[in-house]
Amino acid sequence: MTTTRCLLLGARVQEGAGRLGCDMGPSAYRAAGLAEALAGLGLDVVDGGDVVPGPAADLAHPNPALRQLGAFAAWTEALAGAAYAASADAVPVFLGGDHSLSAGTLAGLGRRAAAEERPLFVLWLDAHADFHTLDTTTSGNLHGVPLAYATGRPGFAGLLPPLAAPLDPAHVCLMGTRSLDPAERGPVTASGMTVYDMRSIDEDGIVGPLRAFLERVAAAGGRLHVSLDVDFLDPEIAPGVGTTVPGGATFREAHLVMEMLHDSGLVGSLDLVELNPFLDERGRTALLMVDLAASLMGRRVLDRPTRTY
Ligand code: 4U7
Ligand code: MN
Ligand code: MN
Ligand code: MN
Repeated sequence: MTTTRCLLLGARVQEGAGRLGCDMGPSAYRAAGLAEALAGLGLDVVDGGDVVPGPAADLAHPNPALRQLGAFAAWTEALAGAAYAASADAVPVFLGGDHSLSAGTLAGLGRRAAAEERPLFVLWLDAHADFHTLDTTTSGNLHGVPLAYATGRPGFAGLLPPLAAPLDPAHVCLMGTRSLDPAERGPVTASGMTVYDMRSIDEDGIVGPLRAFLERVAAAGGRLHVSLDVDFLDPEIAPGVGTTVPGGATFREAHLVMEMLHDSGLVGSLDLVELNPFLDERGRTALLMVDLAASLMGRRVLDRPTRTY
């Protein structure tokens, strides 16, 4: 049996968020012991350092709210290349950085999946849907658009890199959703993405829906990408994020998702996004994210370190 090779790649992108600080995310994960935790599971862990974007072009767009479009395009290009290359023979773990980085990782993984002739599936763990187009965002913060870009919603052409293979919305599952902007609601519903919002998780639990999605991925022979936004978690346990929304996933709900993902054997890549160490409390959010990543990569519940978060 071959050991899983796990490649950590930092993405110090903060231009997509409304406040500064996400650029420190990769350092916080390293300080919190991510590589050591994964190596302790018997994985072959390589820290590939940080992805470096090219220079930001001056891109014009009629939406005056848009911020940092040129930087977003440069990060997307660099991360798409990095994700495509890394996913050839490793499980890449992208250390964010704000969620705009997933425009790049999804573009690169879509190209990888197409090359493998396998469908790409995405589990989007987030309080938000991040389904704005460049025309509908009113905050102008580009961490609110990656899923729209990756699924081929209109308005990105000529500004962002063209997609080798757009993500089929029918292969996307959102969990933990509890904040959609008015302009996102119709498009999310019409898209055909599966949405398990917090209301449905409160009522029905998280196990049945996740199992149903994983069965679909397995039946299709799919490659699964997991995008974990810190704000999926309840802000009481994960304060180190700029976009807190009350009523998020609990400690055990989040770990259970990770444990089931590991057992499925389907996960090919992971984004850890939106950690803002400037807003964290003594590294507790970074440590929680490290422990969740370890659960996803195979740490059993009885082996979890005893810590006070
Ligand atoms: B995140 C928001 F207005 N929808 O567009 C927006 F509520 O990556 C939030 O999920 C986007 O954290 C949140 O600015 C992006 C807002
Ligand atoms: Mn997000
Ligand atoms: Mn979010
Ligand atoms: Mn956020």
